[in-house]
Amino acid sequence: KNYNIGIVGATGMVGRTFLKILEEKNFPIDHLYLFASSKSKGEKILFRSKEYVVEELNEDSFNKPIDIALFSAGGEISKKFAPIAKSKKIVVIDNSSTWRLYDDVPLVVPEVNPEDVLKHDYIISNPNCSTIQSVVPLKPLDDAYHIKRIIFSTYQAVSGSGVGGVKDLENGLKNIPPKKYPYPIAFNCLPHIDEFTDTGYTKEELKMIYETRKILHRNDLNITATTVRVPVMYSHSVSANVEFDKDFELEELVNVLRKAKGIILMDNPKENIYPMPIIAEGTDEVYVGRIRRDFSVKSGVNLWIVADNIRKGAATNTVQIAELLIKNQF
Ligand code: 11C
Repeated sequence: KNYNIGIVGATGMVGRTFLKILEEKNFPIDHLYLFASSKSKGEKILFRSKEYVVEELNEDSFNKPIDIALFSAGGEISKKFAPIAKSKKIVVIDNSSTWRLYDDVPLVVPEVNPEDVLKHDYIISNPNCSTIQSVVPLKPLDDAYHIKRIIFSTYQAVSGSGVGGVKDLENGLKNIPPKKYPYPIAFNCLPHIDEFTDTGYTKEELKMIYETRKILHRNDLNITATTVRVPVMYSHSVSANVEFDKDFELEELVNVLRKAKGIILMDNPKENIYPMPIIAEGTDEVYVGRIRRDFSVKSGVNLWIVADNIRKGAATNTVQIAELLIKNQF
């Protein structure tokens, strides 16, 4: 069986990557409907050698016979249009943060909580990019040793802010002032991703905390996070300091990660083997290395986790959710 797929935000960075990944995975598509803002209306996009014309998204867009709609056009668009798609019984897989914490909206990373996908009421959320790559190795470790506390420190690429972030870094290298960020990102780090809240944490830091708890089904989990923008184009890096309730043997813990789905272990420091953004870029796996015991607590470990934020952090994960859906529901 083939499916009719809608893409909202088809001309954006993630939207274009949706198309690339649907093509790579040979997703069973009958017809594609591409939507974007009025700016991109009429643009032509080639998909499997067939030309599709981008339509302007409006309230009638979902009168079309669409089975699944992949959204990546920002929170405001999702807030307005996902309910319209839902009212037409189209399953939305949404990349924005708008619906992620609602009880009737599954927040899914297919390697971690595939069983949640079927609990949807026509809206499924794709988690935040740095959260996705973190929970892939944390899930098998939680199952084995029961996590007590996590300290996340992130090093996030400018592509997480879309084209504006990439331009600020390119321009900054030529000494042109930034437009997207409040300060230059070239030769700098900004401890500031998304907006600051009254708690002193940024929204990105709160996403790391609340989304990790929801995906791992661990509302009791103690988590803190500092999220930082660094002058890297693609791929986020996360340092995770993880404390467990149970004791572990390091070799056994490494084996748990080696056997886990979606992970590539790169951990041979003596040979300078460790994950880096330039390795993860353009791939779909989560890379884990620098695995070492935290000697400051009874049972703790440090991990360095790197993944392509546009692929595994957004487009790949969304398409994997769509694959889960067609396998189990349609
Ligand atoms: C960033 N993580 O790197 C953000 C981008 O909630 O989906 C994704 C924002 C989100 O800036």
